[in-house]
Amino acid sequence: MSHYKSNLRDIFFNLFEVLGRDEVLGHGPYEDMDHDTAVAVLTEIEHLATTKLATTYADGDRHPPVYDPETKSVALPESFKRSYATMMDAGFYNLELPAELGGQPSPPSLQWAVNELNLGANPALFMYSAGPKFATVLWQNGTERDRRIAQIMIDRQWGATMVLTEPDAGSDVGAGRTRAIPQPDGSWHLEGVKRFITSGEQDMTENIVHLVLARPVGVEGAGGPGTKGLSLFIVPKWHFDHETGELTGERNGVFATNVEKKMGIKVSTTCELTFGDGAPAQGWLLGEVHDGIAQMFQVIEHARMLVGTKAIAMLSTGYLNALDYAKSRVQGADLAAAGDRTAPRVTITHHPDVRRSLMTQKAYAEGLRSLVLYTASVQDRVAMAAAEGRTDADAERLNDLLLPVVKGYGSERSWVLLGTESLQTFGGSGFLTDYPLEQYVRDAKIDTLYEGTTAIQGQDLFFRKIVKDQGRALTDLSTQISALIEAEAGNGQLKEERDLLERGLENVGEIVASMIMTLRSSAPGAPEGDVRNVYKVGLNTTRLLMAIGDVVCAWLLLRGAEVALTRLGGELSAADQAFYEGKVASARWFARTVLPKLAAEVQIAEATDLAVMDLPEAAF
Ligand code: ST9
Ligand code: FAD
Repeated sequence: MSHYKSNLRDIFFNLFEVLGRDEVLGHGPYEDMDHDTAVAVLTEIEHLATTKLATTYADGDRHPPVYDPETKSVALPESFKRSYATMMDAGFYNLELPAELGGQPSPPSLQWAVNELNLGANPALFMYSAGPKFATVLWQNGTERDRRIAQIMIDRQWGATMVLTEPDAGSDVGAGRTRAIPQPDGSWHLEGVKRFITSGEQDMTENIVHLVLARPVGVEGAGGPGTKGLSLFIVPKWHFDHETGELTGERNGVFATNVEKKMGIKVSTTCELTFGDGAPAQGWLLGEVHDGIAQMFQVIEHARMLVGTKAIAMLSTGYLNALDYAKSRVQGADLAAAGDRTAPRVTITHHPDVRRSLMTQKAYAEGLRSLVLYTASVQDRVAMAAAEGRTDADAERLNDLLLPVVKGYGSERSWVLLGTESLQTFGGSGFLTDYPLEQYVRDAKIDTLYEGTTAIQGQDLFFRKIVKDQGRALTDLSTQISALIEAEAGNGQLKEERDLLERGLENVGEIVASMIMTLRSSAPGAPEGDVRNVYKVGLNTTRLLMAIGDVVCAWLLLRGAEVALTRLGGELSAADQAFYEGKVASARWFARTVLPKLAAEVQIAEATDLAVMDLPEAAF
């Protein structure tokens, strides 16, 4: 039986009933991807995801890749390789490729809906399959040579990696020391050790293309300190003919010198890569320009969205597994009959605390799915504008603002709830490997760590996406939220929830205002200022990240509830009746149980002082 429980009904609801994606499907660059085709694609992928892709999820965990230090190679489990071949043969990666690269253009909202299904079924599988998508970065930023390589990567379905982290350069990517030395033939030799590289070695593809940040040496105007001195190099595992793609048979000097043993996503190899130890590690400068960090952020932005989507996909399947279990597990008597020792035993769905837990899981899983798909719909605007030769700067800013929320808030809420609520619903059975929950918890933890930890997402949100943006995207978002607060839709039945949302939005405004005032007081020369006040800001960036996430999810759930209430006024099948009732219930639950807590967050933010910063380390 498949571990993966998808929720295609809710994906359709978001795409078509709430976010109106028929505006883009079948239009402009997506002329060939109309509503019916999109539904067919999602239905087909859901089938594959819940069957052939999901079946090897547990096996990959129990039989992790085996590293051979002699050959510096890795053997993945055969079952997993079969799922990988199925995924690549299905060719769904084409949905993420532009037409110029042989892709089947589809709007980002459809792509992320598809990705949720694949990531929920078998996240590592999906990450290994990202080579063709990586190729688009070469194609977008590259010279003719790089564009040719991009096409080869796709045609031959090569693997690819993003290579930033080093032992002393994790969050602080700019501390990286890997060097790139120019060669007379225009190529570069890389020297250094990178750490934690996902898919850095595997035995499923003919070749692997590493996209590596390194610091050029001896080049005027390039290679300075920090992130701005990093350039992006294309470093293949095997040398190949850049015209035909044929392997030359010669191994490049980049080797996996270790594969980490981990808490979760064990089948996803996490490699130490050593460059240029013994044999030269030859690379080519992407686009022949020294603009590495900006180029790499194109990958990072996509990967942050991917990690957030992975997180919510796992919470959703975690919840649905918990729901199934709760419906059949009989334990104890109804609380209202607890005094009667002969009272019949009931399924645990009868117990108020189990209902509290299930509704909390449902509300967050659905709220986070809406957050992902709403963000993707903003990306649709960016893509539509680009296809028309325009730039939609407002949409770009809004997408930038939402990305740390999708990644940071999405991963924190998902991983915590998977443990405290979804696994908990199973009682002791949740702790056993008989059920997928313990693996979900282990596999979801990584989402708060890679692609920038939650602390980094909070700082990105406040300093870059709010302060540097001068609050434009945040104002745009607040205006959209206010529109729902002020509207009358929902048959007058969501009044209390609207009031709660209004208060929540004000609370976020209060936290932001307090942080900005504090930040100003830390500026050099500020009257009665103190540079150390910036610590008070740093003590609240994660708080703000979570508060904004709560308000955006509440808003999106209430948008969905409005739609559901309208539908509930008409003729419905029993299944639809239950679905829409559930949508209203989860929105109400979220508004009533989550939003009131934000008032306390304001108090905490406003009362922040420097006591914890003044404390000597020894006192911790
Ligand atoms: C990792 C991988 O963890 C985990 C799983 C991988 C799975 C593979 C999945 C496959 C994905 C497929 C991808 C396909 C690609 C498709 C593409 C499609 C088109 N937004 O603030 P400054 C830039 S990997 C955009 O001064 P510091 C910007 O250029 C490891 N750009 O930073 C900026 O210049 P400017 C992940 C941003 O103090 C410049 O950086 N590791 C953004 O020098 C400097 O900015 C991490 O994520 C942004 N939000 O450095 C590291 N931010 O200002 C986390 C910065 O002039 N650490 N730029 O525009 C950080 O993010 C740090 O904050 C730091 C700080 C490194 C940026
Ligand atoms: P550190 O940066 O040392 O952070 C330690 C703690 O300090 C964290 O809690 C962090 O939030 C906090 N912290 C650090 N700096 C600050 C700050 N300035 N302000 C506030 N708090 C701070 N990297 C790649 O390049 N490519 C990959 O494919 C890749 N895949 C990975 C796969 C796995 C399984 C893992 C575990 C990691 C992977 N990484 C990859 C690396 C990953 O991106 C880093 O682990 C992550 O960015 C954090 O860096 P670090 O582990 O060095 O932690």
